[in-house]
Amino acid sequence: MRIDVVSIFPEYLAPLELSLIGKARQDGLLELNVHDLRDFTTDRHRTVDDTPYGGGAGMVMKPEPWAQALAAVAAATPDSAEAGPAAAGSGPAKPVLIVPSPAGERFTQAAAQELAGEDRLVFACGRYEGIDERVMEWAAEHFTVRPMSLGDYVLNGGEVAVLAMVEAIGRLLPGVVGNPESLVEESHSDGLLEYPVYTKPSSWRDRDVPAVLLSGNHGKIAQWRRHEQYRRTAERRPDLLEEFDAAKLPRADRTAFADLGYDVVDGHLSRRADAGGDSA
Ligand code: 97T
Repeated sequence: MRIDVVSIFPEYLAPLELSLIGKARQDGLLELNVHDLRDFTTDRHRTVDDTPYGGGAGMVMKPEPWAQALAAVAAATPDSAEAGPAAAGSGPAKPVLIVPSPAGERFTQAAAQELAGEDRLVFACGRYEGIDERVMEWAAEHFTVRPMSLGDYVLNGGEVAVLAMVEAIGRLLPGVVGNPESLVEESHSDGLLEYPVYTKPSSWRDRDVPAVLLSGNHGKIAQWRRHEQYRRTAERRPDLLEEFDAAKLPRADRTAFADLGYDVVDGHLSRRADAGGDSA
């Protein structure tokens, strides 16, 4: 995969050289290029912003430096591209242009999974009040444009969002994570929160590891962990239970949900009207 990032603060992206992603680059699994938007300006002051039409606070990023930068990036060829005569047919797919924005669609694990299957990703880091909207319209000729948000909070710019997204995508590339089992287990989690984990010593500051985990009974352990996932999810992220497929739950798991105040109705979990305020 080739990833390009365009930013007025290319040095913010330095952490991508480290750890997992840096390893993926060294191993030739990921080609990462960071570009300074100001290199695509033509005025003496390397201006990237201007005042908003219609008035209001803050500054808006000018369209032309973005068009110059994105056209240059779109024209570049990944090292991994096949040499020789082009294969018959449609040619390479348009790269995906991800524009981090609080007004974007939510970046989820499913989105990371989908984007990990792409050949080329380009990230456009906006600052100030955002990028002139016409850039997104123009870019649709060269890219599949996807404005994306990490969540419902405000950052100063797209750079930190890109760090999170590139890490989430990069660790899904084949060969990047050292232990593939950790990926399998995650994908099996059915949209629930993870169960709690413990390590040695078995007793620490008067707190004992749950006895079932020391029992050697792997069936019991698996059930306990699953029920802990249900308990945590009901407590911290009840919104996730709305999507949960409860149709094939064994009786013991239905009982666990009943204890948490949920019944199974038409294959979905339904919060009992008389259930208490605390789902613990
Ligand atoms: O708040 C932002 C400002 C610029 C670019 C992205 C964001 C953002 O992304 N996810 C949440 C907020």
